[in-house]
Amino acid sequence: HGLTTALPAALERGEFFIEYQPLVHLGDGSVHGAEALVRWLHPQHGVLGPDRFIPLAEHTGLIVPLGRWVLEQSVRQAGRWHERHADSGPLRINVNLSPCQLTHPGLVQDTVEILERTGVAPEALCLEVTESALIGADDDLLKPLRRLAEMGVDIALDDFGTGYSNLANLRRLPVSILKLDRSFTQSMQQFPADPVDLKIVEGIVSLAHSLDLAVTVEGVETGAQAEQLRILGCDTAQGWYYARPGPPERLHELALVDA
Ligand code: G
Ligand code: G
Ligand code: MN
Ligand code: NA
Repeated sequence: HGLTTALPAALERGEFFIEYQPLVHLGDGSVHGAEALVRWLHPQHGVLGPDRFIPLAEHTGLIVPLGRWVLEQSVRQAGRWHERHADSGPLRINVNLSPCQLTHPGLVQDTVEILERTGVAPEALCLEVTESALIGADDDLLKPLRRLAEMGVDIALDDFGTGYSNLANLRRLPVSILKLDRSFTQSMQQFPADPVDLKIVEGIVSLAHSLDLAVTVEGVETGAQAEQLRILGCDTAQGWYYARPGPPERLHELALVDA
């Protein structure tokens, strides 16, 4: 595959870039942070989304250096936001981790070094891991995540509700945030929303809160969805209703409007 063989040179030539999508507090709409989403500015094909190349990078192992690059750039960016917004509290940065990065032995050390180099507090970083990556995870896989969590890094369970994880299993995972899958948000679009979906979200939120986990919702596209999810007790939200993924300067503007 042409894209696969082009990946290593693309990383060296700096063809990847990161867009940031704001995360807001559902209570008052204030900006909480942003999720880093990687893109590839391909010289022939233009901008390619992660769906086009992350699976290839995972297959070849390039995801490890690429993921490390994304982490370093995103944390560095968070440091710049912190300088600009010293009074309004640090904006948090969410970074996606592939399953291959979880099993890579350098994960903890790389993360520690990046935080030290950039001077960003571990509490400002959230690593997103998909629910499916942690299904059936043994202690060896959880150990690095546990170390990071002990340092103060938040671990979020991404796309939550799509896998088949045993809810009781959540207690065992070093996770502090559930990111409710977009499909739940979509079902809040109809009015009245599907009563079964309402019950499911209500149940997930109540379980999450009883385990001291925060709930983030993804894919919020309308004010009605935001209001419904707020009433159901979700904590933070992300979606086109607030902002599409965009350049880091957008965060300054949004956070300043708030301040
Ligand atoms: O931005 P977009 O909707 O195209 O993102 C699609 C998917 O790609 C998302 O599920 C997101 O988790 C994933 N993704 C985006 N950036 C990264 C990244 O830096 N690393 C990994 N592993 N996945 C990413
Ligand atoms: O990590 P994850 O797959 O959850 O990444 C979020 C993805 O969802 C990104 O690729 C982003 O572009 C996309 N996305 C973000 N907000 C919305 C939204 O409001 N609606 C839809 N359909 N997609 C969204
Ligand atoms: Mn994500
Ligand atoms: Na997600």
